[in-house]
Amino acid sequence: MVPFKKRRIQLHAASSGDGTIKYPQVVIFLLERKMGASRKSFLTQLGRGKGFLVEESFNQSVTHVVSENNSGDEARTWLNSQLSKQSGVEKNSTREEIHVLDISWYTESMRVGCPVDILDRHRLQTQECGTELTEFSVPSYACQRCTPLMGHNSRLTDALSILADSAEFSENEGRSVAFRRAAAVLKFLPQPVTRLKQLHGLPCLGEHSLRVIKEILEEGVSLEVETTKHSKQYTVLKILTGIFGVGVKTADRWFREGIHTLSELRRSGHALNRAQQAGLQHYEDLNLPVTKTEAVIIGQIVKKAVNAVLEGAEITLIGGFRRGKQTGHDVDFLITHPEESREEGLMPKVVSWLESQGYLLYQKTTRNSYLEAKEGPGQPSSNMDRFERCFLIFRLPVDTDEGKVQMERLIGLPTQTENCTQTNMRTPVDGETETKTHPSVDASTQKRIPVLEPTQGSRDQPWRAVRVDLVVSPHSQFAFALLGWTGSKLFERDLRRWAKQEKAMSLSSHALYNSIQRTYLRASSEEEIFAHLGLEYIPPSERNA
Ligand code: 8GT
Ligand code: MN
Repeated sequence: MVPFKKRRIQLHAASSGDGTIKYPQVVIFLLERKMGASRKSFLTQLGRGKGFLVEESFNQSVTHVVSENNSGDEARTWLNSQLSKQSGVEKNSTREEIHVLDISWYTESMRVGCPVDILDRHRLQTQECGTELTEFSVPSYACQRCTPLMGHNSRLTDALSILADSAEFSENEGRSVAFRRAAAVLKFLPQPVTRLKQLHGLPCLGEHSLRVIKEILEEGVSLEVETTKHSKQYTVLKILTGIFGVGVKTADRWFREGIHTLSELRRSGHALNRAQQAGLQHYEDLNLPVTKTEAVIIGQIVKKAVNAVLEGAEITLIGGFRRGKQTGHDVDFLITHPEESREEGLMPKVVSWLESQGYLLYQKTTRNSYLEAKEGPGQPSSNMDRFERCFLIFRLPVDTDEGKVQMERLIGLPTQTENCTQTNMRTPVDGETETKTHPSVDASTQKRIPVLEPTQGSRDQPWRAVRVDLVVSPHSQFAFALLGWTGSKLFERDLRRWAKQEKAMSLSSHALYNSIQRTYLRASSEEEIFAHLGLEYIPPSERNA
């Protein structure tokens, strides 16, 4: 690039009107080819009159080449010929600095009076340009990649997620995982995909996913995705699996029986288990995203409960919030104590404390059944771990006068709420809430709550229901539990797959086992586990595959 000082001089020479250059960093050249001399002259004057720097002839200072009626390849060919004439300019490095743009970028900039942001539609696409992403390598396993919260291809990833959900509703796990893997690869890409060719050679993009992506890139929408999204089965299963305690199997059975709405379910007389009853009763609240603020407040309450029953016990916010999400479908906490075994029996005490303070609408505890010595190699046969774990529906006071009074009375914490929008939420699968129960606590909790009973569908109540998961881990397993419960689900799945396929190891949320040496590998931090696995450390905020 030409030094800034030199460019300003050229700029003044090239400008007209009152000579004020408002945007000296944007040096424009209008390609006369196919535009015509008179239109070029008109557009040049127009631009200069608005304080843009428009060069008469192409030179080294040009940063934006604007073309009309030329294809991307034609404009690039012309540009290359100009660059090759310039002595001392390294072709490739210079080319990256020059934007080759459609006239629409120029006219839009004229309209608003300043250079508008360059969007994909402004760039002239070339065959060559389309291969840029293939030079970019995408590792096959999600646990090898840094995946941020927001990608650049949400239109494509949203579509693939719908197909993944739909495959889940048909209990086709393989197909569902395939769509999720494809979506995760697109989420990792550092820029929006504009042409299918850019995806050539990337991993995890099967024929079906590519077909859908192609359709969206070319037509704007995918017929298959639209049809799926509006199908009766999809919309009904979304509603029914949105009930806490209802998994795909149950939802599909009800669907086949003709139950399509919550009121039809209520009227059907079906016997619902305790989780499903609570899920139906608090449906509206549990399908409202939980905000980070709410998660933090619940964290303070849980901390208070934990400290009240066991001094020195620690809690950590895990799940999506640990990955930096601003909203979630629930709030997940991991509890431990620095002295091994002190955590035993902690869960029922914590739950009892919360219950006695009126914080619980529902709870179900499952017992820890993981014993390394007895069970031998910690084969993670399913992703259900064997920690002491509690599924709660939390009764969180909200920011109404009455809610504040309750909150102050109960623990003296400030309260806040934020506006939320409806999203699709995950609920535990059938049986997840039906595993072994802990006998010491049961929730006939509603009677004990010293304030208002829930008002169905009303936002006037001074509290809201929130799903909370508590997990208790012995300190020796803490790093594994932390890694295993931080997610995302696909990241976890690929960590385990990597361990097994690439390292002959077996990873669970309890331990890492080397199947060849027949030894457990100890770790007191997530970093150590990544190191054992021969992986570069990925921080939680980059595990959003
Ligand atoms: P969200 O709550 O915002 O929807 O997102 P999330 O926090 O990432 O999802 P989640 O459904 O709350 O799950 C939190 C993490 O716990 C995920 O990484 C998931 O893989 C993990 N997880 C379960 N169940 C189990 C389990 O039984 N064992 C282990 N180790 N992890 C589990 O959801
Ligand atoms: Mn969560």
